[in-house]
Amino acid sequence: MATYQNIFTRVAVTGHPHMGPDLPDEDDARTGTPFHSYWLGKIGNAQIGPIYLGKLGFLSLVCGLVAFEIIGLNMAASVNWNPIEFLRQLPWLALEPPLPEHGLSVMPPLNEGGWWLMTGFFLTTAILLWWVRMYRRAVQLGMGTHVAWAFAAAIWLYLVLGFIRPVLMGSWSEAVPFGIFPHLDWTAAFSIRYGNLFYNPFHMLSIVFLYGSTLLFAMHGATILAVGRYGGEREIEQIVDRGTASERAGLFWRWTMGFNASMESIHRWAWWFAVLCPLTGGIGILLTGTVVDNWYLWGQEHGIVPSYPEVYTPAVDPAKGG
Ligand code: 07D
Ligand code: 07D
Repeated sequence: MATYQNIFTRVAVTGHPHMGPDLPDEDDARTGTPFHSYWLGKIGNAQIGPIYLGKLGFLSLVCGLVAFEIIGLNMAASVNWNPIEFLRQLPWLALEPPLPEHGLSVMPPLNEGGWWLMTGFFLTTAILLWWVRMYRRAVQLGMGTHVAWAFAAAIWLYLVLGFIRPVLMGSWSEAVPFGIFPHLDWTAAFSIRYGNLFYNPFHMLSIVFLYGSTLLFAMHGATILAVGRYGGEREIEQIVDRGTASERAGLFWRWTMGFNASMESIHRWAWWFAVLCPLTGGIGILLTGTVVDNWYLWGQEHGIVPSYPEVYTPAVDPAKGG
């Protein structure tokens, strides 16, 4: 059966690699010889490369590598350079931020947070350079810069956690350690220290957008796959026509819930939900310890903590004893 196919469908097109549009010589940093991969063609485009590396991309990778190396070497040192122990304990190893007594010092002793600070500098530089690279690639392709701004929202949360809030609190020791489980321990300890993050309304909002993003993603992905038999994923000439994949997709939601997003607006919904997750989250973290010291007590004052009947004799806080 003859079916309509284009290069974006799951049919892998083989032939001469497509290099993309011509670029001025001085601004063409495409590197690598492109090739085709049958298996990657199953989940995406079969053509791999060329990649646009450029100065920013290269510098970003170098800085990222330096950060990665400092973390790895510190972790290796913490198990006496034993490779077996390094692998065995990897998920628990950490590079911790400076000790509290060093405040915001820019040169704490290396083993008391100096390495952490250096890593933070290189990692942040790598992330920011990657952001600029993303922005510039989008502009050069004549696209909007939506992807870069979405990434900026994640960078906002990252900067609040590791830079802005510690600076406001006057100590690098407030920041997150590098390490797989250690950063989870930090997250749990942070919540307890500030009286249960569940009562932070911005944590609530962040969760709304986190869960909302997965729901929207599932709805949109499922809808487009469901109209794939009418060419729904091709998004060509079908936006306004009757009887097309698009109209069926819209009607499905209108009939099941009375309202349907448009082909354009569904992507705005997705973008905003995703972006608002770290954006609201970052506000919540920024307020913690700076404006609000205990979210549970804050919740009591603002009527969001439920009142439980007193069943047992109240426990006396041992810290209140003489
Ligand atoms: C799937 C895209 C690919 C990205 C991946 C992550 C690294 C870290 C470095 C060992 C969805 C690559 C991992 C580069 C290696 C070292 C030093 C994105 C996808 C596969 N976390 N977190 C993880 C980071 C914070 C929390 C996993 C980074 C906050 C909880 C991974 C940051 C808080 C849980 C990871 C960061 C927090 C995790 C999987 C930065 C509050 C988990 C991430 C830079 C927001 C989960 C063992 C993933 C887990 C997990 C990376 C920040 C909480 C190691 C890079 C401080 C509760 N986090 N995280 O798939 O399994 O993301 O942990 O801010 O349960 Mg985290
Ligand atoms: C981390 C943005 C930075 C990442 C960047 C990427 C690299 C390279 C490499 C690809 C994720 C850097 C990339 C370095 C990658 C390769 C190879 C985004 C990041 C720039 N919470 N909680 C959230 C829930 C509890 C706590 C957000 C749920 C407890 C703290 C989210 C629950 C306690 C913080 C969320 C729950 C607690 C959060 C994160 C349930 C622990 C935060 C959103 C069901 C006991 C963070 C306001 C996000 C935040 C955060 C969900 C419970 C602590 C919505 C569902 C009560 C300290 N929590 N949480 O986008 O913003 O992260 O809070 O119990 O800091 Mg929480």
